[in-house]
Amino acid sequence: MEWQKRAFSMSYQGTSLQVDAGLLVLGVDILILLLAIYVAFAPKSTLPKEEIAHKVYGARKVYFFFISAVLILALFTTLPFTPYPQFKKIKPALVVRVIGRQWAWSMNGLNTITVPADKLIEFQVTSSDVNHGFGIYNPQGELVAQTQAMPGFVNKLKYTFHKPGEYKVLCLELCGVAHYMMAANIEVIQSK
Ligand SMILES: [Cu+2]
Repeated sequence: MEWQKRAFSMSYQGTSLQVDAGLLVLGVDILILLLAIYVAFAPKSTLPKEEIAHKVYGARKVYFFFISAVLILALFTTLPFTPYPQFKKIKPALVVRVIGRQWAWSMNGLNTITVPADKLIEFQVTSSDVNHGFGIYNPQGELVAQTQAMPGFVNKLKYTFHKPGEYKVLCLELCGVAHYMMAANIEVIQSK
């Protein structure tokens, strides 16, 4: 059946984790069914209400610690799969200081820069006047990374360009009459 073929998958650096959605749903359904059968056919207790309540509260405590343990375990086993470079201790191959102003970009003092592909680049983005939006577009015109350029703050944007080509920087914040002119270029070349 089609729904059984649907699978959630995560992959990170060659390792992959696959959970079949159909099997997962089926498993949960069977558990609910077994629970319903147990509730319907379990012998009625002759214990006084207070004693039953005491037992239920005890079970709830065990259940709470069990769920907590499962969630904490799940958190630490899945954290290495997080795709964001800022959570990894990788040193950037190149640091680019970006200053936005009305109405131009300066990247290490230039309007056009050349960066290597497949290397982590750190953009340290700020503004010398008003808020701007530092947006990087790939050669197909798709936005691939962005951060705010704010006066008095330096926002770090870490990005790895995987495909060489002519990338464009455009302003994402309407910052004045010549906002549309705020463009710059990033030339991504194959690294050796
Ligand atoms: Cu702007």
